[in-house]
Amino acid sequence: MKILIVTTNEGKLRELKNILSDLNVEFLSLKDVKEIVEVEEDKETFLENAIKKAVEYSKFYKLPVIAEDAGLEVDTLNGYPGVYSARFYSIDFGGKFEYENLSKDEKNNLKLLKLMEGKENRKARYKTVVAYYDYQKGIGFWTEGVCEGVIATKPEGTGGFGYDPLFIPEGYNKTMAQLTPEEKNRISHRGKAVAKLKELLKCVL
Ligand code: ITT
Repeated sequence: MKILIVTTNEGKLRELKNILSDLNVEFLSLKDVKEIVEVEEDKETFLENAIKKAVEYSKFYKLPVIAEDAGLEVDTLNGYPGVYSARFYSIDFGGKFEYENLSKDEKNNLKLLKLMEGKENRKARYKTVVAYYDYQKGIGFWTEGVCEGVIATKPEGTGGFGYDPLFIPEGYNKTMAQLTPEEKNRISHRGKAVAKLKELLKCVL
């Protein structure tokens, strides 16, 4: 059986494949398909975006699809960056920042760090919703994973991706970017959501 994982984020793809690797499934990514369709993540929740992507990509490619939407919610920023996590640097959220020669992740982290300057409440959480949809069989399900933590005062570590150098998971005194991939998968939002999805997948394989 083939399942197409529809993320453009290499970090996510690595983490998903790592957890699901022992299933008897051939995982394809968008690198394995000829024509790339764009599905806009224009909804207000991770759940709606994940389901929208799973359904539209599965219809188009006529393959079972795993899609996900994830992000960081910071309490003192009213839940932002939230569904805007991937492009937080580009949304109008007050303040002007200089972003010369930086990657998207670096721009997002710089903006977050600046907005958090002097804030006492640094509570935040990562959330992931993973959706599976098989258009041809009409089967679909989704799972969610959450990882609580706090925003650090400076970036540390080189592992993971995205906001990991600034996210200290609950119960740890180091950032997510300082954990090994195995440790991250064990405690992360994505790790939890995908582990639950794996159990459901076993029912339809
Ligand atoms: P796809 O939509 O193609 O899957 P994306 O990077 O655009 O890839 P999202 O819209 O779901 O993905 O954005 C999620 C952003 O949230 C991502 O770019 C990171 O900045 C952040 N993020 C999500 N999970 C993360 C994790 O485990 N560690 C660090 N940052 C994470």
